[in-house]
Amino acid sequence: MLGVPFALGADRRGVDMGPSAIRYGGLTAALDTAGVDYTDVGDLSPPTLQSQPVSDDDSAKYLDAIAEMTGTLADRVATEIADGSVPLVLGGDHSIAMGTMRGAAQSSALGVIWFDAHGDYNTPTTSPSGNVHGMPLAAAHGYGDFAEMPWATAPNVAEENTVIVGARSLDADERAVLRESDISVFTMEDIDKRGIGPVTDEALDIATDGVDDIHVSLDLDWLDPDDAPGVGTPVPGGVTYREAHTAMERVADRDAAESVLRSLDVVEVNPILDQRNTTGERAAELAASAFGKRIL
Ligand code: 4U7
Ligand code: MN
Ligand code: MN
Ligand code: MN
Repeated sequence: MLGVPFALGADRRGVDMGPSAIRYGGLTAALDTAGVDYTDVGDLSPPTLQSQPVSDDDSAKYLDAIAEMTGTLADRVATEIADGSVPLVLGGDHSIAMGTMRGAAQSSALGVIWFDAHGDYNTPTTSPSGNVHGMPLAAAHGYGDFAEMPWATAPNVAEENTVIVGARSLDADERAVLRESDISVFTMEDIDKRGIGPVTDEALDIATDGVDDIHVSLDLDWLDPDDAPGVGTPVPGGVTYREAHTAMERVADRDAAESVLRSLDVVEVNPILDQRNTTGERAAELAASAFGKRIL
């Protein structure tokens, strides 16, 4: 367990308190119940909004600081994996996944499952906001501008093994790129039609096809804002807390059978926007479910 109290990718205060909120939400107790052998190695100390001049790059804000964070996190994640651990990385905004994926993909090919309301497939050229937390999946693949930014990429992550689950807010350029790519996208419509269990199982099939392991990225805005209000970019019409549990349980089931989980990040919890840490508590429970927590 490693916290990354980072907000520069969202350009909004509060999400840097996510690691505290998720821990306070009962993460260690939930992992104890799951019977997980874990160590909390504390938080990284990445650059903060208050330590930075306001970014003058409107197309990709705070990119230098994000590069610094990504490098530090990638090295740490790679080291922990080499030592036999499965890093559980607590965000922080979703730009931290650039570091987690880069580190996790260092040893060998990696699949990715991205549970998110958004595609996070913008680039500095296409982004409507300039916020880098809307770009990490494009960065990992070295897509567009990111082809010139090797520090941002996760070599060994193929489009064919990348799956987005639960998308319901894609920007026009993102949508066009994803339609042309070999990335699999399951929208909320797919979940409504087929159910979250079968969709997650197929996502696991695709992500693990021909590779050893996967990275799972859980953006709390994947959940409906009624269930997870403490996020910076809420989108109505998301999965319920219960559906999110099912998905994490399927991940744990597959991992129990085939040892596929190389790393997990849980991101975008913003306690300033939350209702009495509901979202922090949801995040803690969902992380424990991914690591095998069961009721009986
Ligand atoms: B998150 C957005 F325009 N697409 O790029 C953008 F809608 O990590 C939102 O999924 C990105 O929370 C959301 O700014 C990033 C916007
Ligand atoms: Mn996201
Ligand atoms: Mn999102
Ligand atoms: Mn394995």
